Amino acid sequence: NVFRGCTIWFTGLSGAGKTSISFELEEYLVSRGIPAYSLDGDNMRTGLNKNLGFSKEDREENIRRVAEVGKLFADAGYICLCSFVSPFSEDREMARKIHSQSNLPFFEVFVDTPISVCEKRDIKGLYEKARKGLIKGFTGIDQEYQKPEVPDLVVKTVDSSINESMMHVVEMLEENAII
Ligand code: GGZ
Repeated sequence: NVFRGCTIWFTGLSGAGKTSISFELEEYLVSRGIPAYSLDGDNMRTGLNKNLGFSKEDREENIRRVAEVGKLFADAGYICLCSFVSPFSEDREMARKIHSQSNLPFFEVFVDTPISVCEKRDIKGLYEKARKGLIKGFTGIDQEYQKPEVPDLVVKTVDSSINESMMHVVEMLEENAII
């Protein structure tokens, strides 16, 4: 068994299902002896990136630091699962470039869940707050989300389970001889 380190970059709206898919995938991989680790807003914005907010500039710096950390995990042979809204195409391109400059595979996965569905789920109640104007610059409400033009994979979470979505990512890894 040979595993190749890489970064899988999940992008999509808040509540799209990025972290859920990533955690399920991490468990799938680790239970098969494949080293994997998940990064998301919850573990990056509370530590390394705790001085950053949600302006365009801060999101860019958030993505830059996450990509650098992901690169290190990938270089160490891990499958690094990064789940970030990452709404700006140029920031995602930067993340890709940080990996390609070190010859490390990078896969962009668009978790394509319509905003109507994300807003209905409203797991953290953030959409309601954004609608009321209590949170400014919320992606999809009063800040834009630039959809990926040519992602490596598009995952639709409506009418499919977390497990089904995860298996599409597994297939992509198999097709690319990562696992
Ligand atoms: C978007 C926000 C915002 C604003 C707080 N816009 O569902 P969540 O809660 O857990 O995911 C969102 C997370 C976004 O952090 P990221 O580091 O992924 O963003 S980025 O990649 O754009 O830097 C949401 C919460 O933080 N959140 N304020 N204004 N999401």
